[in-house]
Amino acid sequence: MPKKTKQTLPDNPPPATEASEAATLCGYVALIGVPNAGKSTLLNQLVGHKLAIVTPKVQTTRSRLLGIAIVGMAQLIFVDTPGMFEPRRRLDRAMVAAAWAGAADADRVVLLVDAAHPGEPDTRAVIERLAAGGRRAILALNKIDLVRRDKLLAIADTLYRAGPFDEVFMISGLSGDGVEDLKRHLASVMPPGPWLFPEDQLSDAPERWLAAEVTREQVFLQLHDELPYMAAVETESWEERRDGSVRIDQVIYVRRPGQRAIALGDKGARIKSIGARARAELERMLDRRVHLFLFVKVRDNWIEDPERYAALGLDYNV
Ligand SMILES: Nc1nc2c(ncn2[C@@H]2O[C@H](COP(=O)(O)OP(=O)(O)OP(=O)(O)O)[C@@H](O)[C@H]2O)c(=O)[nH]1
Ligand SMILES: [Mg+2]
Repeated sequence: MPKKTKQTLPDNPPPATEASEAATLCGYVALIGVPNAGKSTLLNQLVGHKLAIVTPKVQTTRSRLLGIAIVGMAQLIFVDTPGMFEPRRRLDRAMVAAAWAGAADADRVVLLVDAAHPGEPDTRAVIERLAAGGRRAILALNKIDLVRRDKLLAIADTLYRAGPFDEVFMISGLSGDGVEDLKRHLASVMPPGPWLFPEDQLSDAPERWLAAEVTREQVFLQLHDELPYMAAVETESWEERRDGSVRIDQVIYVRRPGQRAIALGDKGARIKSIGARARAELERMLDRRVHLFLFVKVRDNWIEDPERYAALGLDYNV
C-alpha cells in the first residue's frame, strides 16, 4: 500500500470527535470509458502519483484500482477501471464486468471520452447503457490538447445532448489542464461521512500487485501484436534484505512456447530490457534498491484458469 510518506500518522490517533466526522466528506468516483480514453492517466494526475500503468495500447488496465486524494475536508476515492468494449474472450468479459461493477458502486461516475475519437461505437454503447440503467454521469472530454478549441465545443455539445450528463469538463489528463476544476467539483459533491482510508494512503493495492503491474507495463510497451494480451505477470516472492534493498521475483505467463521465445528475445536481450526498465521504475516507486528477477513461463491455459483471475482481482464466472 503506497503512502505519501513512510509514517505520518501517530500509532494511536485520537478518536475522531462527532463534530469533526460530521464535517468530513468521502465518496467513490469511478472513471469509466472505452479502452485508451485516458482513465489511468487521469487517475495518476488526480492522485498526483503514478499508480496505474499507462500505455498507448488498448486494454492496458485489467482490473479495478483505487487512487485516493484529499481536497479540503473531502476524501475522494477514485476507481480506475478497465476499458468498456464489446467483450469476446472470458478475460475481456471479466474486465468489462469489473468496470461496470466499479461504476455501480460509485457515488459519482466520470465518463471519459477521447476528444480526438468522440464518435466510437463503444462510446455510444457505454452512454446508452448508462442511460438504460438510470445512471447519471459527469462527462470529461479528455485529450483536449489534441483538438482545436472550436471543434471541442461542438463535440461537447453533441455528447452532452446524447447522454445523462450533469456536468461537462474539458480536460487533458496528460497535461493536467482542467483537472483541478474537475477535482474541486467532485470534492464539493461527495456525501458527508468519515474518511474511509488513513489520510496518507494513496491506494488499496498491495505493493506486490503494483510491482507486477510495473512489469506488465513494460511487457505492453516492449512486446507487440497480440503478445501483451496473451501475457500476465505475478509477483511470486518479495524478500526484504538487511541492507534495505528488496528482492522481487516475478513470473511472466505466456500461452505458447513461441511467445516465450519472443519475450526472451535474442540471447535474452528482450527480457533483460523489460527487467531493466521495470527495475528502474520499481526503484522510483519503492524509493530503494531493487533486485528484480523475471521468469517467463508457458501456461497455455492461464487465460482460462480461475486462480489467475483471482490473482488479478477479477470474477471468473461472468
Ligand atoms: N495527448 C494526450 N494523450 C493522452 C491523454 N490522456 C491519456 N493519453 C494517452 O492515451 C493513451 C492511453 O492512456 P491510458 O491512461 O492508458 O488510457 P486508459 O483509458 O486507461 O486505457 P485502458 O486501460 O486500455 O482502458 C496513452 O498513450 C496516454 O499517454 C491526454 O490528455 N492527452
Ligand atoms: Mg487504463
